[in-house]
Amino acid sequence: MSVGFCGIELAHPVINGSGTFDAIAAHRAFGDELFERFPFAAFVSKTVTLQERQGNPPPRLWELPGGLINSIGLPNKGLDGYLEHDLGFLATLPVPLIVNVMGFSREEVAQLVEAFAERPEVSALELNVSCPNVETGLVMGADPDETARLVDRVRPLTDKPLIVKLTPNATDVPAVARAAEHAGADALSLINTVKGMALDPKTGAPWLGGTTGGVSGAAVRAVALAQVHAVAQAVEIPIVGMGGVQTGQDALDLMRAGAALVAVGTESFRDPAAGSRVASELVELLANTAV
Ligand code: RRO
Repeated sequence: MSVGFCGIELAHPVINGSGTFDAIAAHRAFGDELFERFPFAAFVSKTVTLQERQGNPPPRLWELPGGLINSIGLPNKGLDGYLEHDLGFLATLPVPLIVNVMGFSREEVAQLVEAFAERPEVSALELNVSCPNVETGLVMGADPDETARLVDRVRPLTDKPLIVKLTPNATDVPAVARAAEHAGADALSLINTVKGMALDPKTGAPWLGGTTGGVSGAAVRAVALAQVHAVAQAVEIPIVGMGGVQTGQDALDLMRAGAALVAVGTESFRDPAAGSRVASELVELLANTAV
């Protein structure tokens, strides 16, 4: 069931949501079996920032009946650490590599895009303008003009496909989508997590170290479906749909709403092979149904 996406040939339409599958840890756990049965048609790495970050103070997770709230806060090795320690291994995965980047200013994002533009190991870049767990991450992606200014700034720096990852926490998501498209984005991905909060039942204080966090999992599936549908009406470029995908039927729903690819996120924490299962269920459904 191979599909073309921004000029990249993929074996099937299911990839991972950034930050929800650690391929390096999975290789430690499963060894080379990971290469033989890699669950996704492309691998999207966790967000890379210019500088190394420790992330938010714990606790970082709260479990919901239908998902999770995370307040991870982008811990990562920074650009230099990623290039030195992670890129070499990720390039050996049997699927194309998409690197997700985030900056605290347009200039930081520009430096990241410039650095990855010259790396042949990288097939595409995803601009994270939608992290709910740092103040400035959200500012760019919540506003159409800010999003356009960012994409305008980085578009000339690379010929690689640029995917802009949208936040659901914006007043007018289709307006942000149109702004990204007009400024030269090749594709859009949505949704990132929905802002949420949990209180410590004993003290009544915020549970998460970052006070608020991002809700993901089945709880946000209907939000994702509505937003993918709305954005698909607003743009011509392909969409990577995600939000609470647990089954092939969930993936098919997002494709029927207008997604070209579907990403599995929170479900991979429960079952690291979820991507493969969703892909085979989806392929079977597509063989028997109209999108
Ligand atoms: O690291 C995080 O806290 C995080 C990120 Br970068 C993101 O894009 N979405 C999310 O729910 N958490």
